Amino acid sequence: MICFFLSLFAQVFQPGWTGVNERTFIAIKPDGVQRKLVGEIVQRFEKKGFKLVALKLVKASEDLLQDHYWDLRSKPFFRGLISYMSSGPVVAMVWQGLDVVKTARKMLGETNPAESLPGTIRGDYCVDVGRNVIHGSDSVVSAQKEISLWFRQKELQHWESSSNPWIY
Ligand code: D4T
Repeated sequence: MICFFLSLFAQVFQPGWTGVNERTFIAIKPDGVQRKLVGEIVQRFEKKGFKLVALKLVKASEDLLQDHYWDLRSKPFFRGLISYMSSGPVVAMVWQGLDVVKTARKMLGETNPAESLPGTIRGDYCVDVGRNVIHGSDSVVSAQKEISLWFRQKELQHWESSSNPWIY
C-alpha cells in the first residue's frame, strides 16, 4: 500500500510538468468518435499551438472508467455515464503546452453544452450534457492522475516540435 502511494506521489509530482511542459488529458468520447469529430477536434488543438504527446483509440473498461470518474460515484447520472463512456471507442490523448489545462477547458466549453459559447467544442458540436463529446482534465493534478490512469509512461512520446520557436 505504501509503495502504491509513493509511486502515485512520484508520478503526480514528477518534475518538468509545468510551464511549456504542462500536460493535459483529453478524451473524445464515444459520441464524438461516432459523429466523426476526431479530425476537427485534433486540428483545433494542433492549430492552437499545443503539442501532441500521445494518442490512442481505446474501448475503456468499466474499471478504468470507474477510477476516472471516482469523484462522481455518488451522482445519480454515474451509472449512465459509465455505460455511455464504455459504449464505444474513445480517443485518448495527451496534449502539452503553456497553460494547456486551463486553455483546453476553455476550448471545450462548459460541461452543459447549453452554457457553452459558440466557438467552443461543446458550444459548436453538441446539445445534451450526457452526450458532450469531449473530456478535459480540470486541473494539473487531475491531468497527471488521468494521464497515468490511461497511458503507460512509454506511450508518452518525447519529440521536438519544429514549430516551437514560432509559438514561444
Ligand atoms: P468531463 O469530466 O466529462 O470532462 O466533464 P466535466 O469535467 O466538464 O464535468 P463533470 O466532471 O461534472 O461531469 C462528468 C461527466 O458527467 C456527465 N454529466 C454531468 C451528466 O451526464 N449529467 C450531469 O448532470 C452532469 C453534471 C457529463 C460529463
